[in-house]
Parts: sequence; structure tokens; C-alpha cells
Amino acid sequence: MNSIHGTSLFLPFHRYFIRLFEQHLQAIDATVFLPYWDWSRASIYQDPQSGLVFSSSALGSVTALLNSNTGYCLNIGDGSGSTYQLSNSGDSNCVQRLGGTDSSGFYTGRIGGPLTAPNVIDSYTTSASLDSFNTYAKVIEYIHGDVHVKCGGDMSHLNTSPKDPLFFFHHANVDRFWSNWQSYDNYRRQFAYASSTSDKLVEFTTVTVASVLDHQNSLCYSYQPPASGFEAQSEPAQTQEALPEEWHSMIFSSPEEANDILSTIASITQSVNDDLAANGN
Ligand SMILES: [Cu+2]
Repeated sequence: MNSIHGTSLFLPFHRYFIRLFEQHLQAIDATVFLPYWDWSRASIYQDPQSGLVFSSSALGSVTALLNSNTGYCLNIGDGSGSTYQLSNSGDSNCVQRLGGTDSSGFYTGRIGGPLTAPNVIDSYTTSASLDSFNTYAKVIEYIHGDVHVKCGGDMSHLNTSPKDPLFFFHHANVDRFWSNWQSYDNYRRQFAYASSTSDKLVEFTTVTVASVLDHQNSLCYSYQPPASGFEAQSEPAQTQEALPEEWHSMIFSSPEEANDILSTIASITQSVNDDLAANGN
């Protein structure tokens, strides 16, 4: 796992992983597609726990319900009124989600924190300081880690997060942001990468980075823009809370790199706020 996180493979690996998941779903029902969970908009427009994603007919509640027999176990819906408790084939534990346990997270209506508001995410796409693949990938990986942590339970740990189906919705959104970054300067960024594009995607031993850089033509999918009513709204950016050590040390290979990336985030935060102030907001 650690050859994926904190390396250039983070974005390409997860792109292939979520597409593979979607293909498995489509083998059962060809009309199914993997939705993205746009936590940047969700955090502004709705109390996340009352949103569609976290309903009993969809991906279950923010905090798994306590059952006296099973403990805190996540129940998800099938859209027709039935719910299922998710268990793991690998162990006897049920899947856990404990988003509500972080009082600064879900219940204040901020999933990834104000740093992830739509205008701030857009600024990651357009900022000259994130023009290199490596810097962009590190910033997005850091931000994405906060969403994992705020979801709590299995989502908050590296080795268990894919047990929660929310993982795939979350990573579809991360992948969409990368796609936006790529298409912002297609000529230079479509095939931009920080290492050799003939590198393999670790567990997917025959799949190269090169084969996933153009998702539209190579993997046959694209993203629809957010539905109307969910247009981006400009919000002041705030300083990111520090990630727990588990995530911090996984993403950054050295204190110098952590300093570089966190100060890049801080300077973008500053310029987003300067722009807002200049525009009278
Ligand atoms: Cu992740």
C-alpha cells in the first residue's frame, strides 16, 4: 500500500481501481455507473448527514447505528427500502463508519474543511504553483486524506477504507478533480506524470500508468458536471487542520516535502482569500 500512497502512483492507481470496481458493477447491471460524491459542494450546501448519500436508502448514515447484538455496524440501502449490513469476507467484523464522532467535522457541515470549497478546489486546478503533476498530486492526496479521517471508522484508516462503499464515491471525486486539472491545460497536462509512464500500477501488475492518463479514450468514461443548483460558490479558505500522523507520514516522504506542500497550500489559501477580498466579498 505504501508504494501507492505518497508516490506518483496515488492518482493513476486509484483511477484504475475505481474503474475496475465500476466494471464489476456493470457486469451485473450494464446501466450502472459509479457516482462521484462531491464533498466540496456537499460541505457548503447541506448538512452532510441529511444529504442523499447518507440516507438509509443509499450509503447509510454518517455514523453506523449501534445494535446491541452487532455493535456499530454500517447498514446500506438498495434504493427499494431494504437495507443490508455490510460484513467483510476477510474477517468477522462489520463495516464501521463513525463520522459523527468528530465534532469539528460532519456536524458543523464541513467534510473536508473550508479548504475544499469549490472555489478553492478550482484554484488548485488553475494555480501556477500546482502546475507540476507531483505538487498537484501531493496537495490533492493531502486534502483527500482529511475526507477519509472525517468519515471515521473504516474509512479513516488506510488498510480498511475500501470496505466502506463510500470509498469509491470519494475516490471518484478525487479522480474527477484530477481530470479537471488535466483538461485545464490538455496539451501539457493530459500525459503529465512525475515518473516513468511505463511504471505498473503495483497490484495491477500488467497495467501501466500510461494506459490510464487519458480516461476518456483509454478507460471509456467521463464525468458529468454537477447538477444545476449545485454551482460553485465562493467561500473563504481556511487553514487545514493537521492530518493524523498515520496519514501525514504516509503522504510525505520527508519533513522538507511536508513543509513545501503545506506552505504551497497556505499560499494558495491566502491568494483565494485575497481574491475574495478584492472582489468585495
Ligand atoms: Cu483514499
